Amino acid sequence: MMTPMRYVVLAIATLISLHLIISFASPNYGRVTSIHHIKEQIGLKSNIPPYKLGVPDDYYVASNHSSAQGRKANATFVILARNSDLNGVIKSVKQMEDRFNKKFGYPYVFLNEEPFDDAFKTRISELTDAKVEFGLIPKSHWVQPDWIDEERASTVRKTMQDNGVIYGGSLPYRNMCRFNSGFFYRHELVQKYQYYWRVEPDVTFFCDLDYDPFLIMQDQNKMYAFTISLYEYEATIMTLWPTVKEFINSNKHLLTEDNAMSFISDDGGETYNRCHFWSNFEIANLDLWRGEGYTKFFDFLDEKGGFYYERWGDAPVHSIGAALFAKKDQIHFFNDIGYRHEPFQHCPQGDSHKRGKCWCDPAQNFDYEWYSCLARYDKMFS
Ligand SMILES: Nc1nc2c(ncn2[C@@H]2O[C@H](COP(=O)(O)OP(=O)(O)OP(=O)(O)O)[C@@H](O)[C@H]2O)c(=O)[nH]1
Ligand SMILES: *[C@@H]1O[C@H](CO)[C@@H](O)[C@H](O)[C@H]1NC(C)=O
Ligand SMILES: *[C@@H]1O[C@H](CO)[C@@H](O)[C@H](O)[C@H]1NC(C)=O
Ligand SMILES: [Mg+2]
Repeated sequence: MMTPMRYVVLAIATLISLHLIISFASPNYGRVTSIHHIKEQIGLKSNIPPYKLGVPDDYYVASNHSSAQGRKANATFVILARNSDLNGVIKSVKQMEDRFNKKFGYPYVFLNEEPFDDAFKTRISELTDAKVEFGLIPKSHWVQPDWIDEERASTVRKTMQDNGVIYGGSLPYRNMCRFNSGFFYRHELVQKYQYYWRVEPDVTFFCDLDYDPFLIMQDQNKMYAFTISLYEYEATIMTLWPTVKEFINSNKHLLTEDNAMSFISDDGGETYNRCHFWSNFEIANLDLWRGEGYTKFFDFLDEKGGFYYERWGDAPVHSIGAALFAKKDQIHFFNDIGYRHEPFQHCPQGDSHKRGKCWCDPAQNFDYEWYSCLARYDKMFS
């Protein structure tokens, strides 16, 4: 008498021999109905869910690092961030990789006045094949210098806070603005590059960028590039322009000819119109900041103490620096780069929108809104 077990074994044996006959007769079906697969289906092999076995390597298409004409610029991304900014930074970097950098492979430099923790380093490094470096900012480049009168500085912070000035009460924000204005390009990890692209947490890149903006900078001798420009809050820069004028008066020889003064002043330098390039996005030649003009300019501003006695931002400081020490046609508007940092966005229009396969609504575009300075930029070239 056959036990139930024997029936099962017999059934399997029949199935297998049947299968062998079929697979010899029709070799095309061999792969999907092999003994191996039958074994798996009747559960003799394992009880691992199939997805856990993974997709075989030969299904993967290799990523393709190939910059235009096989050339690459001497350039890096620079990202200043705290450990607590991780999730926002991840969003920005992932988009940068997908929209642009997985094709071009530029490295990243992350900077922080505290050591980056392991979670930060691990999760960032997972996002890219490019080189990633994490740097510690020296104390002397970050903290409020001791020649700043802290009593005066804290009174200002209190007043600005009470008046609802954005970040007006914050000391770290002031350290950050001063660092971005005069120190990031001196960091040893940044020193070895010629160009940088500044990226902030929680920004959006809307379009595919299929050309290398660093090579545009290099080949066309551009010094500074932006996507959004706007007016600065008067309350944060009360004495900035008088200070700039004082500097200009005693350093006329340092200014560049054909500069962009008309972008920042409507009356030949008498007053500041408060226009600035929004520095959360910047692509620039580091020589602009390393040059004699800007070096002396920054030192002059720094000695006046306005980074702490007011709340001078790196955006107006960089913008005035670019306007004084670069030629106007060395300042570039990257029209093709669809970009948002809350609450404003630049969305490329027309052919540019199509070519970049941009996903932003072209109707939502800051370029010629009333609070934008782009019309002044355009006017320089008319
Ligand atoms: N390491 C470090 N990075 C900072 C600090 N404060 C700001 N940052 C970074 O400096 C850049 C500018 O700071 P944000 O907080 O984005 O300032 P913002 O762009 O003026 O304002 P929001 O983006 O609207 O908050 C970002 O890259 C931040 O991650 C800080 O205290 N330490
Ligand atoms: C890789 O890039 C080269 C040069 O641009 C291109 O010719 C080739 O088709 C690309 N290959 C893939 C798989 O995308
Ligand atoms: C990149 O530029 C920096 C700064 O000008 C320079 O020191 C460095 O040697 C350059 N690197 C290469 C590979 O050309
Ligand atoms: Mg920001």
